[in-house]
Amino acid sequence: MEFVKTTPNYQPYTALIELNRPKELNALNLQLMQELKEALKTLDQDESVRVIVLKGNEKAFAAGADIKQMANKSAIDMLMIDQFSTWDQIKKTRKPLIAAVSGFALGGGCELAMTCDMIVASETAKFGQPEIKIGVMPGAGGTQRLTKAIGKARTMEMVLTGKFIEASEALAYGLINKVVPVELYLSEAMKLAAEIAQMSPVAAMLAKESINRSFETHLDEGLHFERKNFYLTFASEDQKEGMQAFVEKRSPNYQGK
Ligand code: DAK
Repeated sequence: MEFVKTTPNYQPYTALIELNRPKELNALNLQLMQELKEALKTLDQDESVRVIVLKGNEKAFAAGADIKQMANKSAIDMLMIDQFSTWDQIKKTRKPLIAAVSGFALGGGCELAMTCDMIVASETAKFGQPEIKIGVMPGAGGTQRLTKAIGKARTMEMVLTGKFIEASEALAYGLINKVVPVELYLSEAMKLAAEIAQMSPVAAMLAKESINRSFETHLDEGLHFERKNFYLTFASEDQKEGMQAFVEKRSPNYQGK
């Protein structure tokens, strides 16, 4: 892989994916997205991995889809090549996915971070949907996920003016989980990953699925879905282990079965 580096066991049960197109601020071209999709699919199926962390570099998580690659495309080119269909795969990742963001997370970069389940950011992180400045609009969740995360008024302002928000604002608005000094953003993301990796991977997967369902459906349907997934956890050995460990006053040892 040229633009995506994968370290399956960066720490126990946790894989790290690094976007690696630094000269272009990790602009998301077709090849990078294809590689990212494949990396996520492989790690999602790897039993030794329970949590995945996705990072860019200090200057940029990702400055958006590759403008140079899109500039001369027609609508029909976009439709027929359907290069953006790879984006649909990202949200199919079933394991918890944490974005570790430093520097620019713009356009598709912001959308990619929002497709992850949680965001840990450095103080230097800047989030924005500046597509309006190049004559287009967000196309991978910027009008949908951002609105759900920070509300209509703030999303309208960001999307219609293209202005960026700082990490501290993103935290105050509820877009991200944590802001830390730049030298700590990866270790903090890894700490969060380690905490989640100690839980039952079966329960984590079902819980993630249920939370995401809340964005797709109305309350009754969501509660029904949640209850079925709750019942399903009782089919796991991890449920027996977790409850037995509680009774025996010891730490559980989950096997993901
Ligand atoms: N695409 C291509 N190249 C980019 C790029 C981008 N998005 N962002 C930066 N680069 C390149 C620059 O062209 C420059 O290359 P050289 O000139 O050195 O060859 C190099 O990275 C360094 O950038 P700068 O020289 O501009 O660095 P500065 O520090 O001065 O400025 C910046 C940093 C991030 C403020 C600036 O580079 C910038 O404004 N970049 C563009 C940000 C942007 O407009 N992003 C949104 C792009 S549109 C969809 C999925 C996704 C999308 C749409 C649909 N579907 C699933 C349907 C997403 C669309 C977008 O993201």
